[in-house]
Amino acid sequence: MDGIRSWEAARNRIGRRGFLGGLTVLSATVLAACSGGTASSSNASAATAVSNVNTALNSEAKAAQSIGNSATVKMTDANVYDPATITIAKGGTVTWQNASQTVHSATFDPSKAAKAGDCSLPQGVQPFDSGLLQPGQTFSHTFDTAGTYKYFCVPHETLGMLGTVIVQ
Ligand SMILES: [Cu+2]
Repeated sequence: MDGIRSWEAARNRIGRRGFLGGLTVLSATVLAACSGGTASSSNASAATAVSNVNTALNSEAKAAQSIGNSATVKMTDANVYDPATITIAKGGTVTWQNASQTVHSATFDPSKAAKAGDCSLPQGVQPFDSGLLQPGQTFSHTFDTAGTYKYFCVPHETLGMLGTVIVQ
């Protein structure tokens, strides 16, 4: 049955998480088809199932496309990075904007962290640091190496001003 072959292909393309969502839809549809009893309703249901899987595939594709080449993170008066975690494409640039009334930093240097777990870089990446940004100032950095970067604010690390950049 073409529907099943398409479904197998879809499973391979969307991976485990997306597949499970698609499987739930497909199972419900196949159950409905079995109780219906006729070959034509079975085919129609299989087509519906494939259509549902395709919808899931399209939403996965949109999610992948939404990873931008640039992002802005605000440093706030609440002593947080907003958003605290961002995901950008490899080669993308992140700009930190001090939108508060006090100084902040975006520090990607484990040697400056009070607590080891607050800062980490992908293997081979050299440390970097915005230095102290005055209110209204910005700092930009381009991320050429994929991986997870954990960074912190020097004045507010112990208050929990921590951020993560995921580069894909
Ligand atoms: Cu800060």
